[in-house]
Amino acid sequence: MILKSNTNSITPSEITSESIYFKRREVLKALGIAVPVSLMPQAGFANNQKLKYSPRVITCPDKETTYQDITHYNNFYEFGTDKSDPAKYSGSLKTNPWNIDIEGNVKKTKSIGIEDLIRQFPLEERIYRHRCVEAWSMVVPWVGLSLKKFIEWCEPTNNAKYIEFVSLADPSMMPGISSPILKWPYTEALRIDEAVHPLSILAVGLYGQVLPNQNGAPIRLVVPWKYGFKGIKSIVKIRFVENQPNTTWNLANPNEYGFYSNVNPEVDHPRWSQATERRIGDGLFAARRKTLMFNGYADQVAHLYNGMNLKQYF
Ligand SMILES: Nc1nc2c(c(=O)[nH]1)N[C@H]1C(S)=C(S)[C@@H](COP(=O)(O)O)O[C@H]1N2
Ligand SMILES: [Mo]
Repeated sequence: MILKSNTNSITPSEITSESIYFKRREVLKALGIAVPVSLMPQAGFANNQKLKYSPRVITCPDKETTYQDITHYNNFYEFGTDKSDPAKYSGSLKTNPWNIDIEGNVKKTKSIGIEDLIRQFPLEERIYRHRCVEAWSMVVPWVGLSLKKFIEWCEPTNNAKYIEFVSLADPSMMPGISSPILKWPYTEALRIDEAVHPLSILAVGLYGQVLPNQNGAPIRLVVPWKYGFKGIKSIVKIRFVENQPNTTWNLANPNEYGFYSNVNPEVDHPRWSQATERRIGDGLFAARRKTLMFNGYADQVAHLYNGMNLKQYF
């Protein structure tokens, strides 16, 4: 096969073998992944494949951000620090094969391939607000699986108080890794009760298609009441631990980025206000929007932080 995986537009004329095309279609069908006309025979888990998911949709009343904006205004420092870098440079990320290792306080350590993982769990569409700590926001139609269901499948033991996630850090595919701007690999973590909250998901798709590399292919975390940097991308390892783990942004600057990182208009970043936000796609002269407590999910998540001083635990 001459096709490269992970390119964004493959035309049917580039598909060189009918038989492999159809075999591949059967494999994807078995995985519950519906296959569109454009399809990459060689890629095991490639872009442009439509994901099949349940009709249950958890929505946000705001208008969805366009696919173009969601995929061309990104933070993914492994590919550079400019918002346009991930779309430009993440084509080198190879997501097939892709394994996720599950370690730490679990009944049994395991390693699972991304396709097997996706086959295990129902996929759902979740239209969520996405609020970056840099005071911009989007509305994203993710396709994902319940993090709670995934955790149950991992069989953590009673000592598992936190869940830690680790991104891929491969300098051969990620040009940004050569720069020491962050401590690689990128890591993030949640308290277990936050992780099993029904809003927390592992996203594998966007707008009904497999996640583009720049958005964290093949699998990334989405916790919609927290700042975007908690949404760690391209996860290769998940560890269940007893003590609160270090996290990348907290290590980089503990005064600016706390462990909790809950969206909170009342707690400013030391260098800017968090009271308002700029919605990507609104246009240059549009009014800024008021940032909502817990990003608008307070009814559902505020109880997780009862009795905690949110100015101290930011
Ligand atoms: N591995 C990794 N994950 C990451 C980042 C990163 O640089 N590396 N950036 C974070 C930040 S700051 C944000 S706002 C979101 C952006 O996700 P998006 O590009 O899909 O909107 O990814 C988060 N996850
Ligand atoms: Mo962010």
